[in-house]
Amino acid sequence: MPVAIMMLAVVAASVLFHLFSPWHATAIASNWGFIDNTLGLTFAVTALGFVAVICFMAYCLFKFRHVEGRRADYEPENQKLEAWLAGITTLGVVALLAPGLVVWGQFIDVPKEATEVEAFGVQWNWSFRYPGADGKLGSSDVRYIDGTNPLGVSPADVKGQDDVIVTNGEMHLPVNKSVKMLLRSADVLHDFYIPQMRAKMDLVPGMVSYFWFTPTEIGEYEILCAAYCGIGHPQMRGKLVVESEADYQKWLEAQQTFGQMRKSQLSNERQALN
Ligand SMILES: [Cu+2]
Repeated sequence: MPVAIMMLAVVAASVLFHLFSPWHATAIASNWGFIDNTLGLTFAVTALGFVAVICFMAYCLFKFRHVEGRRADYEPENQKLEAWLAGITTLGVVALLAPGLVVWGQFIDVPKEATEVEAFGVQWNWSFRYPGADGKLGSSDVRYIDGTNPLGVSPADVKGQDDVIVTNGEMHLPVNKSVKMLLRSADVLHDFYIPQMRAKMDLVPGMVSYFWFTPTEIGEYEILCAAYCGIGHPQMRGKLVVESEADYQKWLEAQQTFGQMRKSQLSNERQALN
């Protein structure tokens, strides 16, 4: 009996903690409300399962407690009960998995109007690359990385010369414009994560992964690395600034292109040698 009461107390405390704890998700600032709804549905289904199973166990402990002279029945098969249990479990699993498939489909189905921005991860910081006036990113490869080319943009590709390179870890985006994030890593697995955007994706060395989102609220957000990537992992942070189109253009114009960066760094090196 005391165990049954303790189990009911655990159920009540768990549900109350979930409802009234001060730790909730940060306010959403992107188009991905569907992801929040799917998480909510997952919480609801798993909470129902948890409450039902623990309450049933507590009930059985009470109902079938030891009574002098009472013997248990032997009932190895109960097809009706098994059909019910299999049916309810199937419904629960479908409710858990089906919305995720739909959300995933949307997550990688990039709208045509989305502009491309590249996030580049290296132990342990973030850099960014924006397409220049031609609207296209130049090709890239980690083989090209050197002191004047931290992102490994192909020096021979004309499309890359006007690419805007940002190495201070600060990414800017205009509000209400869809963006396709292209993710590249120089070394190990990283994971590009902005909690308020409800979006994250692994950076895998040797390939370009991607997802898209539309920032919907002007503000500053922290960019985190959500894959343990070595001793400096907790310091691998960046900043996303979501701003008006005018502010964004002003910021973009103040950044340097790949061509400009190469030229100024090469001339600095030459001066140092002379
Ligand atoms: Cu990392």
